[in-house]
Amino acid sequence: MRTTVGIIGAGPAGLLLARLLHNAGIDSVVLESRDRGYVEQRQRAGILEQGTVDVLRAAGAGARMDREGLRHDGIELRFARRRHRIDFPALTGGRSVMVYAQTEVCKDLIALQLKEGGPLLFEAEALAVEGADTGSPRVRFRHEGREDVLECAYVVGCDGFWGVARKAVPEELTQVFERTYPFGWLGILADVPPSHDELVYARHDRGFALLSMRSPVVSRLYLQVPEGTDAESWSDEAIWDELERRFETDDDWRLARGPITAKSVTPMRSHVHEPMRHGRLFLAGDAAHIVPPTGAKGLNLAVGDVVTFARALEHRRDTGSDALLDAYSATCLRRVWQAERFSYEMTTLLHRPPGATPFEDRIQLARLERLASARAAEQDLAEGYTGFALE
Ligand code: RFL
Ligand code: PHB
Repeated sequence: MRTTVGIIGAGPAGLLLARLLHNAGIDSVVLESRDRGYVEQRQRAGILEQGTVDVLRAAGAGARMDREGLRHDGIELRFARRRHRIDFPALTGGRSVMVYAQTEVCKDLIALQLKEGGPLLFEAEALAVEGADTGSPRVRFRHEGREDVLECAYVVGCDGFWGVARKAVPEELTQVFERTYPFGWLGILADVPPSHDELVYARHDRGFALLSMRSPVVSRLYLQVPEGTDAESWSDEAIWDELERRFETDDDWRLARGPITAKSVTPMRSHVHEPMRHGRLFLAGDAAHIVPPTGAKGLNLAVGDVVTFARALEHRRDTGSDALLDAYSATCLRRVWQAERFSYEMTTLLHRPPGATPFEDRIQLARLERLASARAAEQDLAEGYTGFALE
């Protein structure tokens, strides 16, 4: 098999890249190790930045999102039994975010790709990227029990944190920046209308909690739990009891309970792999960087990377210049590090690390007080949350 752009991975990064290239008249082949059902059901992100929404619309993939997505103009910070709303449009000159699940973004992009785009192979596992630093890189992969080779002009590794593409960058050229956190998130889906019409990020002495949603009738909630916690060790009743405690307020706000339909634990890490390019191999999305989910940035960063790559390749086709492809890694990393900083700050603002001292507790509360009383602090959060501009 031969193609212009070999794409490894059909998560949001790989699927959107295939769509952008198709729209630009550039052919690609997508290899995805899992089956379609798995990719479409994998519960993950829920928040799309304004810029991501604009990109999906411009790519012709925004119709259902515009019908079913929920536009959100703010979030609530909850701490010391108090509530403080951050008003995004007022603080950012009109920007907002969209609640539309990653599962739905993937379903929409898969349907479009299968209908209009180039080959998208499920259960096709990339084994290795070879010849990244030559003019003709290849992906070795296994599909339907057979090994095959995809010959490419470019390879884009969109294969997530556990993928193989990153391994093709020689170690001596690689720098990894990493931080793991001593806690994770226990996430649930529940068949109950969300108890608030916007997301609630709660800081509590017992740990962080988040109220989010998937639709007007499905809630998505998270609890900070110790690293390595087994989701099954939490009964449904214990989860609701703990959520209730961490969301407590002085007013009459109440958390509505309902049947829990999914339960899982996510570890938290920050990770950046530099550079994001080696020869004709480019890394995009979680393959190159991970953020803790507190800032809702992961999917949005993946979108930024593939938009940057697609533009750079179009530029090369239209002008013959490699300048934008050469700048890919540096261009992406500037935005990646702003998102890393934002996600780190949101995480340390709201989580209670094991062994936190009374001094650290007071500093955390003072940071939240500052957000509740100074427009400059609120504005910084609102700008970060609604998203850093693409260059
Ligand atoms: P993905 O989605 O991991 O997709 C990678 C794909 O590559 C496939 N793959 C391979 N295919 C072929 N050959 C191989 N050798 C392969 N190895 C792997 C995998 O099967 C998979 O289909 O990476 P991508 O596309 O870069 O997308 C990144 C996002 O998925 C991720 O950043 C977000 O989900 C992070 N995230 C959030 N991001 C947001 O922007 N907003 C949020 O609100 C948000 N909430 C979250 C999150 C992530 C979470 N978890 C579970 C980590 C909440 C949670 C709980
Ligand atoms: C989600 O709805 O899954 C979600 C929302 C906001 C976050 C993280 C996850 O910061």
